[in-house]
Amino acid sequence: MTADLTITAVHLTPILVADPPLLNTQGVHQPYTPRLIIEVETADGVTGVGETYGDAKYLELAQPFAEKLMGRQISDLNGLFTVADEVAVDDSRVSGRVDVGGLRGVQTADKLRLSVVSGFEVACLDALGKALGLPVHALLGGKVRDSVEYSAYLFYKWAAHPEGVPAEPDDWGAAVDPAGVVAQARAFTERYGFTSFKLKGGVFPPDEEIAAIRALAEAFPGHPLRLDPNGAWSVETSLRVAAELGDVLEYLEDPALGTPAMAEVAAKAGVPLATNMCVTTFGEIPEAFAKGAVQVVLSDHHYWGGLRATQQLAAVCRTFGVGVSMHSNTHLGISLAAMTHVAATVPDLHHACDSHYPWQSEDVLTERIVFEGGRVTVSDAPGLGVELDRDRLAFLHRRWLDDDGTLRDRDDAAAMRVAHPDWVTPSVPRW
Ligand code: GKR
Ligand code: MG
Repeated sequence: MTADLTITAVHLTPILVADPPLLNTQGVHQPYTPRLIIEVETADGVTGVGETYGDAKYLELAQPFAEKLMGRQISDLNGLFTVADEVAVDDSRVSGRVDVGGLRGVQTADKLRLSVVSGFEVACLDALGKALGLPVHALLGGKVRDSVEYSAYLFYKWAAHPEGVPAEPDDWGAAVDPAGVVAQARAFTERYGFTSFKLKGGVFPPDEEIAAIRALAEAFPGHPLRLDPNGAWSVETSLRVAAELGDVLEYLEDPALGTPAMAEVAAKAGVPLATNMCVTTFGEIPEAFAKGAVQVVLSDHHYWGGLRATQQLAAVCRTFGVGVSMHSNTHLGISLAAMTHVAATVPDLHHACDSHYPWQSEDVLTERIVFEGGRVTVSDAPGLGVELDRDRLAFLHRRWLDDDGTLRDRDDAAAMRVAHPDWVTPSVPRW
């Protein structure tokens, strides 16, 4: 009997998940961060899950999107983009603004729409895979590797969220100097076996971050190291950091903001530049590649428009001799599974992917995804190969319902103001 792939139900569940006090150039992570869990159900009762950003502006778009999916086929992945075009979004809410907390470059209504599409695309692929008895990687053309390598994503971090703020405790300790960063890296290798390290920078003056990378190079000789200040530096500072760390960096990630500045740095740095801020849409590729502004593009299926768009991006990068790897924002296991499936299908993946997953003590899956030797095994089970834990989902949704609205939109600057009331988002370049 042929499977009936008609979508008969769509469930959207916004949740708040615990997040440690990780520092970035804009502020600090909130104690709880919003995510949206998407479920699609077919006439045969097959369900698929997806995950994307959960801030109000995404939810507002996901609601009408979900309604328009009813009666469509889960296999109609191209149709998701048609639906996205039909769903209105108030451009003035997003256009031209740098996405606060997301640090994903300038946000546009299009990017917002693509982030919503990505969650539905993953849910449809999961359901389709289950209906056909095929893993998602097979639907994407088949895996070219059996496991995907991830990097340890190191953050400057407080030991705890400010006193009096409701939060979940974590056992990572503080990391506010080179010794703390090295200790954190050791914990990452002990717990997950990572061998490649990325430090989120732009938090302390550049000399302190240079010292942290030097300390990592000494503690882990020969291991790939990256530093990402999220565009916080001037061209001059970027070049100084590149000169001082050139011998130990695998790449420097978004040292400066914008294609012209990145191109100026790239021309003289002698170190490859990677980005998840300068090139974040297909439209930004021609100028950036023509100017040689970036040597590695960090894809992110959440804002490039899904897993198939990620493959398209990889093909464009390959054509122009630009490397590709993967960016990550705070995410749960559904997204890690999706990242792993698509990464498994990209032929020239020469850098370990980023993932925030080790920082998330909570998940909505019955079983957490495991890193072994810094790698995630590519699942061959039908769909994504994950199962939703309905009790956990309900618990995390309850937290979202109980929130008075302050945490439902990620705002790292506001979270920083709890500890430092005078804090304002630093203007760029900060140093
Ligand atoms: O979680 O603080 C953070 C990161 O800074 C994140 O928001 C960025 O999007 O990790 C990201 C990056 O590589 O720029
Ligand atoms: Mg980055």
